[in-house]
Order: sequence, then C-alpha cells, then structure tokens
Amino acid sequence: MSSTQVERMELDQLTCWRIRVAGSELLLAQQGAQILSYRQEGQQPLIWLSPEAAYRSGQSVRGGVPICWPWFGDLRRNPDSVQAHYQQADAPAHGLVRAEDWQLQGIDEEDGEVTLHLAYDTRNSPLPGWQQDARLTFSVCVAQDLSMRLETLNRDRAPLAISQALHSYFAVSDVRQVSVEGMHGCRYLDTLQDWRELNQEGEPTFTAETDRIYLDTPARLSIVDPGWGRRIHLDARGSRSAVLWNPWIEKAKRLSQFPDDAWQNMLCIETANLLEDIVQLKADERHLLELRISSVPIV
Ligand code: TA6
Repeated sequence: MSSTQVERMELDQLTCWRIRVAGSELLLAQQGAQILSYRQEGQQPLIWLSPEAAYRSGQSVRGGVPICWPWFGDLRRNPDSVQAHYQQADAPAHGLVRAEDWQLQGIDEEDGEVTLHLAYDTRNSPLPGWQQDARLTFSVCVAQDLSMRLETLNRDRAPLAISQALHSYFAVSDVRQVSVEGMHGCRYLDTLQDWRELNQEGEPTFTAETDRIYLDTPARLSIVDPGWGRRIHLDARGSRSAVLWNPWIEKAKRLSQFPDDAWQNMLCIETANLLEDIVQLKADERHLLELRISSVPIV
C-alpha cells in the first residue's frame, strides 16, 4: 500500500505543496494555484516544469499549469464583452491571477487520493483595474490520474464575461516525433498567420513554431508520444476550445525561464474557453472548467 504524503515547503519565495499518493507525485505553488509538475511512478513526468523555473513572488513559474483568467492571451484579441471589464491600459498577458496569492481552503485525504482546494476572492483581494465581484475556486485531485476543476462564481449583479485557459505544459520525448489526436477537422485560428482561420487536416505534427486556437474541440485530446511509448489523454469538460503551442527554436530563445533547447521536450495543449466559447455568467451563476490528465502505454 503506497503511503500518502502531504508536505508543505518553501521554494525560494513561494509556498508550495508536494503530494505523493497512489504512486503519483504533484508539486503545486499556492501562488496562482499553479500546478508545477506531475509524474506517475516509473514514468517520465507528464507535466513539464522548466529546468530554469524561478520561484519568485509576483511572477508565474514557467511550466506546469498556469491559470489564465479573467482573459487569455492578449486582452485586445478578446471579445469586447471580456475587454470591457478591465479599465487600465497595461493589460498583462493571460489575465490577472496566475501570479497572485491564492488561499488554501483545505486538503482532503481519502484512500488513494488527495485533493487540494484553493480560492481567489476578489472581495478579499481586489484585482486592480478589474471591478467585478467574483470568486474562483480551484481543486486538484491527485490519484492514479490528475484531475482539476476551476469554478468561476459571478457574485456581481452585473453579467460577467471571461475567457480562460488551463495553460498546461506537457513533457514529451521529442516534439518533432509527437502528434495530437482529436483535432482533425477542427477550425483553428493561426496566431502566426495574423489569426487566419484554417481547417485542421489530419493530426497536428510539429515542424516549426506553432501557436493555434482550435474551436469546437472534442472532449478528449491526446498527445501521442512514440519516443516515450505513451499517449497522454486530456479529458475536458466545460470547454470547447484549446490552444496548441510550441515556441520552437527562435521564440524559445526569447522566453523567460526557458533553456534554448527546451522546446524539444515540451508541448502546450491549453483547454480553454476562448472567442466564440467564452463564458458569460449572469448574477450568481457559476461555470466549471474541468480537466483530467491520464497516460496509457502505446501498444
Ligand atoms: O498559449 C500560447 C501563448 O499565448 C504563446 O503565445 C506564449 O506567449 C505563451 O502563451 C506563454 O506566454 P507567457 O506569458 O507565459 O510567456
């Protein structure tokens, strides 16, 4: 019977939690409620963490699963309803909460699984320039697989419009050998071709910088990694859009906390609510964005 371990630790300036259960190990930073890494016994890591990761207050850690909320990417590329909530000029990429202090609400331990509950409440921690009254809760369940759920509660009388993403970095043997199942036939916007709309023919593979927003995505997307003999399944709920990103050679050199050659060993698939799939909540309405990550051998 593998033992369950829940350990709080300080990594440089960040309070983190290391959870070992059912042969899996998760590392999470309270700042941003950011999953940093996740691996299963006897396997290569599933969630990629940069070898140059920095654990600094007020700065997102490179890798893991940053939470992009209440907008994804460049605010100006979002629908007007999402933009309207932010009253300042300097909109940071990927929203306002991925480098903020979240509050640990509790840790549940049951046979074979541990769940961490974190929250961000704008009543206690206002977001400068964003006036809505909302409460975010993020729960991460570590077991044989990894599950996470991000709930947005609109406590404002006014309607709330957000875009969001679980910006998951996955570890791969060599991105040049990898393909992605589930995207064939999906429309996508290629942000590297001035957001031109295209249709995905066959399974995406990687031969250059890739930065695409897929629409009408199915519930299951899978990374096929022959180098490590595995498929990584992403099972999403509450999301019908996803971002596919690899920086490749030149952009990798410009990224913070990112070794020049690290592009070969990571791939982002970000299950999200973007563009026509944004979340619109009336007063007191909630939305759940969920993701389960599992790995199976390629037979
Ligand atoms: O999700 C893809 C993306 O928007 C890329 O364009 C790249 O900027 C990446 O996110 C990482 O963004 P960050 O602000 O974390 O460096």
